[in-house]
Amino acid sequence: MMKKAQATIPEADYNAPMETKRTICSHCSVGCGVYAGVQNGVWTEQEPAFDHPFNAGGHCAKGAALREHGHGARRLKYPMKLVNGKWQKIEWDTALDEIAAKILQIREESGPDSVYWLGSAKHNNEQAYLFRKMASLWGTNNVDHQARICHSTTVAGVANTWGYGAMTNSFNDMHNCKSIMFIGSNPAEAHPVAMQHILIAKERNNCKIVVVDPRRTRTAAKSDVYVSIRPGTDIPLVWGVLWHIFKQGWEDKEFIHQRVFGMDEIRAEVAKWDPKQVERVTNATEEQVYAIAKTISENRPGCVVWCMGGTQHTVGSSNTRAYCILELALGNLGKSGGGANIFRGHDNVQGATDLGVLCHTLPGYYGLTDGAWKHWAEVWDLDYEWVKNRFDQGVYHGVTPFNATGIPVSRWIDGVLENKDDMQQRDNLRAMFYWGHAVNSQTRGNEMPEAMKKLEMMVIVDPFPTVAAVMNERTDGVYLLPTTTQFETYGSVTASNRSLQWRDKVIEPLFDSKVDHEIMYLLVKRLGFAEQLFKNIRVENNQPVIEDIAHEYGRGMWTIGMTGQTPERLKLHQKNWGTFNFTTLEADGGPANGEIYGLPWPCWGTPELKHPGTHILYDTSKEVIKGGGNFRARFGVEYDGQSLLAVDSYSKGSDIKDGYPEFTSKMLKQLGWWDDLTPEEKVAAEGRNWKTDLSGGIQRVAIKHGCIPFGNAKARTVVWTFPDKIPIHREPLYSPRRQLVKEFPTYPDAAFIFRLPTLYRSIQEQDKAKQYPLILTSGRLVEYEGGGEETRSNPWLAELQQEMFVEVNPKDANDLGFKDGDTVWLEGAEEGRIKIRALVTPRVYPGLAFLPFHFGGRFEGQSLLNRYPEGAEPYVIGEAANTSTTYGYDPMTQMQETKVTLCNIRKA
Ligand SMILES: Nc1nc2c(c(=O)[nH]1)N[C@H]1C(S)=C(S)[C@@H](COP(=O)(O)OP(=O)(O)OC[C@H]3O[C@@H](n4cnc5c(=O)[nH]c(N)nc54)[C@H](O)[C@@H]3O)O[C@H]1N2
Ligand SMILES: Nc1nc2c(c(=O)[nH]1)N[C@H]1C(S)=C(S)[C@@H](COP(=O)(O)OP(=O)(O)OC[C@H]3O[C@@H](n4cnc5c(=O)[nH]c(N)nc54)[C@H](O)[C@@H]3O)O[C@H]1N2
Ligand code: SF4
Ligand SMILES: [Mo]
Repeated sequence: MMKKAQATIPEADYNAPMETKRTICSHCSVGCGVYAGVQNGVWTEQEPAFDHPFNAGGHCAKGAALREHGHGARRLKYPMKLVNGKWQKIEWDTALDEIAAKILQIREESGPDSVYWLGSAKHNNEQAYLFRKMASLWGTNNVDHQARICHSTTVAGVANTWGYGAMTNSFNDMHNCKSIMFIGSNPAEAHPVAMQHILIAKERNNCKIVVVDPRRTRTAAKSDVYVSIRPGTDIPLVWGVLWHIFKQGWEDKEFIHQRVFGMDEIRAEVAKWDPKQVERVTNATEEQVYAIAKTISENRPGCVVWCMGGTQHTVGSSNTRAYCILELALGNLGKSGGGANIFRGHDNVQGATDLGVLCHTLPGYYGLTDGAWKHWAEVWDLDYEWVKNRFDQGVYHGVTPFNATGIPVSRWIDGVLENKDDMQQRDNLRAMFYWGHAVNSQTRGNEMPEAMKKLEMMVIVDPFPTVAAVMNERTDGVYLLPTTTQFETYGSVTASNRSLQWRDKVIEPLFDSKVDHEIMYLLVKRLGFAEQLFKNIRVENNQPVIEDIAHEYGRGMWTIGMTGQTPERLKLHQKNWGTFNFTTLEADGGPANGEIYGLPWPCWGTPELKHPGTHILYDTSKEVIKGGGNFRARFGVEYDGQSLLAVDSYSKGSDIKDGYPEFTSKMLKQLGWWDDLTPEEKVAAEGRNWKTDLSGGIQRVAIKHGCIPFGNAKARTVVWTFPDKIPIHREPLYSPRRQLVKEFPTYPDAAFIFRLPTLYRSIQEQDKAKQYPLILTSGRLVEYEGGGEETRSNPWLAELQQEMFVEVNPKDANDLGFKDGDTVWLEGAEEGRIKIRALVTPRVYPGLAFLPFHFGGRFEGQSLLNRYPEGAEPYVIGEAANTSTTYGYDPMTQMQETKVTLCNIRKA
């Protein structure tokens, strides 16, 4: 067995000449640059890139341990199949033949929706796009990835406020902040190299740091103002801060007048949250809340940063809007040093989101309407009717699968287990692909083995076996396909700040692994639609050509301006890291002179327009052609008889000196600008708008006149399409505060959300607080990432954190009768039990427990180590936090409620 594997691994030759490759860390969205030294095909050296504009030589433990990917001792080495409870080595061809045959059979019997395509934030942009296109041409919207359980509520809340759901500024621009408020974000562990920029702001600007987090985190250790709140009470806290701001008249009245819609309704809600009420609900005192208000008002421009502490709640989409509203009130948007600096998660979660690896949209946030499909069918150069006919043509409880959002990753177990007559699709899920996604990252882990048992086939496409391989009690029907890491392929990756970065290939695929896009090709060939999927994408040696894929999506991504970047432009940036300014990200001279590093979207128009990318969104102080802009006109021009367009505010140099709607061919004619189009552009633009004109002519002409293609409107604080038009407090599903549950109940149960019955009130109404008296939250450790199989298989990291634990306050430990280091049973409110160590620390307040969620490989007290294929066990295993987490989903996105539930803890 080893012989074959060894044949493809070159020997390290330390005397061989060193080739230096430029790549990007594959862990978090900070996007640190790495120099990888390769000798005779072996990755022998690694340096953090000192001339890289994001990390300037900085790395955290995970980045510093990257080279281990190039050795991959604990990786999955060849395809495997579970036969009679034993892992057997199997040939690629056999594995793919069997998998294809099985899903074609399922398709025949149950339709395409019974196969689930779980994609990945680890894929580069090209792979992510290809993955979404593959699921689409297979004929389903049952495709999703980590963003669902990460920042989906950010994207929904923020895009519905001012246009786009992404980070508005950048880590580098934070050098210019006078204040930064972290709410539900702990960058010292989760975005470590971002701290470099934050500490620069502190040193240079005396920037004030505010941290709002239930736990006293390592980020809180650097704060000027630290406030602990009860998990799930961010809206009352933010309204409490605004209560002081409005009372003192600290809001930016001119900004609100020009650029914000509906602030009066917010004022009315905020008025209910006087200091007493805020303290009653959140635990934060009047002095603390006032201190936040004063600090961020007196130190402008400032920004807010939030992450999972805000997003992972049943009220997630309201939380994210509340944070935006706070920044709008302070007039902090569209400014250097201001903004909503939403730190994204995985290295390419931004890109995979942009490219629509999601059950509710096609690439570019076009949605799933007929118009969206027509747009992409045109880009794909395919017949729209053919694409449509790939889908199940039935109508299920009023919806057709072609246009209906699919099942989200957070609910796949319900997709398997729910009564099929109660679902908005023909049948249950019968087979799943886990293509770069852990399973111990989803809640209700104690129900997962049952769902896995009921599935007819599980296909895991990952460099590691992952917890899915061991957490099931199956004896057959599981395939492990070894794919590569991002160091064995190349392509683009989008960092948190919307910059696209190019990665070189560092080494050839290790062992018998194949790159993801090759596996997609080989599978789709067997499924019979390779000709359509790769119509305009060359395939060389079974590998679809990355550059061709990039060029293809570049012809369709008009909505977010992911059209101006090309592999050629990105490679130029990659070769010239050192020429970009460390604060402005603009190249000071050199071959990319004047461009922003990584051409952060929107990079408008066609590549020929040479747009430099947009460093700061909605910034009216710059011309659009130089990266300026304003809030997007996305919600019509009028609501309730009032105009939604901006007043006396427009980006620099605009020919229209006021608000205006989105550009269409009709509007160009009305403005008398139609003849600015070339004859070819006219043909392409007729009857189209800025999002659907594939020539880019409408965008070009709008920009020529200093206008932004998406219109110029106000941001809105009122979202009339959401269940809560303005963010209002609702208690978590599992709340210990029964009186507050009566006053602030959750949503009613719903027959269908994302194809599935979804429970709210019927869960909240059960009083579990006596049985489960502690609040349970969860989050990150710097050394590990996500479900953790990859990082726990890395010896350099595994050494640093060897055991799963729960943080408990000394008072609770004393009351419950255990000590630091004792083994305890923690049971979640839905009876998921985990056996772990107690870490007794005042970091958490009495009544609060915290779990890191990166462990797996133990289940309810049992080790699963013997279920791993030999040699592919991670170095460290532990109980998964999510075995004990519970039901609870945001109604707009089906984000899981990972940050607040209830538990009890007993000495084991
Ligand atoms: N080392 C490491 N880094 C990572 C990752 C990793 O797995 N490991 N993952 C990446 C990914 S995918 C993501 S999304 C980011 C996430 O980055 P973060 O969101 O910063 O990380 P978390 O630790 O999940 O959560 C942040 C904080 O939210 C707090 N919190 C809990 N409940 C509440 C609440 O109700 N309100 C408020 N205001 N705060 C609350 C927690 O105490 C925690 O300190 O990190 C990325 N970076
Ligand atoms: N309790 C609790 N649960 C949480 C969270 C929490 O805070 N608390 N946070 C949530 C969040 S924000 C997120 S993003 C998720 C994260 O959870 P996941 O993203 O599910 O966790 P990872 O284990 O990082 O999964 C990534 C997988 O991709 C594989 N991989 C790496 N490179 C490649 C590649 O190039 N191709 C392929 N095919 N695979 C590759 C890795 O080996 C790994 O198995 O967890 C969520 N779950
Ligand atoms: S994990 Fe994030 S902060 Fe750490 S080196 Fe990688 S990109 Fe940088
Ligand atoms: Mo995430």
